Amino acid sequence: MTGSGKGYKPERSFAMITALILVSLLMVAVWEFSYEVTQNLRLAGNLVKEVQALAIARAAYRGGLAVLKADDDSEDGRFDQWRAMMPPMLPIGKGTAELYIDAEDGRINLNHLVNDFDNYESVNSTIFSYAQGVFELLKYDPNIVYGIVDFIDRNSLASSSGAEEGYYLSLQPPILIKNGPLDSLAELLLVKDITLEMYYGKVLKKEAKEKIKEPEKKFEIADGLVHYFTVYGDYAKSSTGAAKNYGSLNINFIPIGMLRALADDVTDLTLEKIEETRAKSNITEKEITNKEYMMTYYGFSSATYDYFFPAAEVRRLDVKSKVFRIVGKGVMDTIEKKVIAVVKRENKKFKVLRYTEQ
Ligand SMILES: [Ca+2]
Ligand SMILES: [Ca+2]
Repeated sequence: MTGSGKGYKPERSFAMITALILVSLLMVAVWEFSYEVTQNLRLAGNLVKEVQALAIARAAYRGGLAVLKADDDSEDGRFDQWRAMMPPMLPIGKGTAELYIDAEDGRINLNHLVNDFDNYESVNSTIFSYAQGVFELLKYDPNIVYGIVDFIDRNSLASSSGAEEGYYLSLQPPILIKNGPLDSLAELLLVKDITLEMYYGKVLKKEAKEKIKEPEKKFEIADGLVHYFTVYGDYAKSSTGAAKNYGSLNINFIPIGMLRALADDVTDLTLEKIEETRAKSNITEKEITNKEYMMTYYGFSSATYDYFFPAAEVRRLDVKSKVFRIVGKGVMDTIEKKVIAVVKRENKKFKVLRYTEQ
């Protein structure tokens, strides 16, 4: 307790302590690796620096895992320590470590367009309508989503707007159709009718940019599929198979305009309120489980609330994240090495979904 009491915020000092713990965790991890490298290697010139930069990058990645492990996994948002303190940069000897962590489940997992790849394949209607909603939002032809389904489903039956092996083999040069889950989102660039412009959105012409502004112009919509989709992410958890038809997205991380692509009657008020809240705090479990509050404060209609939160254990929107992208960077002079990993966190344990060093 402080004498005056004024300005004393327990949650603030708690946050500072957490930050200190996390930075220490990262430093220990980095030191471990730096020590290992200097002990085990006697190499010359840039090779030493490359090895050291990579060791620092790996250590930063391990530090990232430690940061996520220390995090309260019952709720995740922009004000979590792993996110709010990004990117911490630490000088390590003559080098620098950097760490970035992002939640992957603010985006729609396109691999969930198809249920049960290896048994009875069916199209996931929720994810299909989300994907079409995003294409419509960006003023792209929503029928292209049929092409994505054909590209990833294992069968060779082309849907009306899609295409299968024959089409891809007839291209110059021919493309080998995936007929399976995407390993990288960039594989979308191989799908029929998807262009670089649609994917990255950066090089759109001015008139096209004008088109994709909302009529009210209140909510800027980032162009480019890359901002809305991922190939990682989880289904909503449930003991029933039906849960597979619900994609689970973290409301604290979804691009705000995308909410309108997920359901029909999401109003401006809802988007405004969510944006306003997310600018100053995380949206909490307590909030999303209170239907009355979600309706009066965030302006959800009863039907829309029920759509997004159909049952306690099956949710289309959630305040938890399970899948994270960790980028650990090590810099030694002019040499830079990166570890890029996507991990799934469950019960404080991690499953590595993708790991690359570059
Ligand atoms: Ca958290
Ligand atoms: Ca196919």
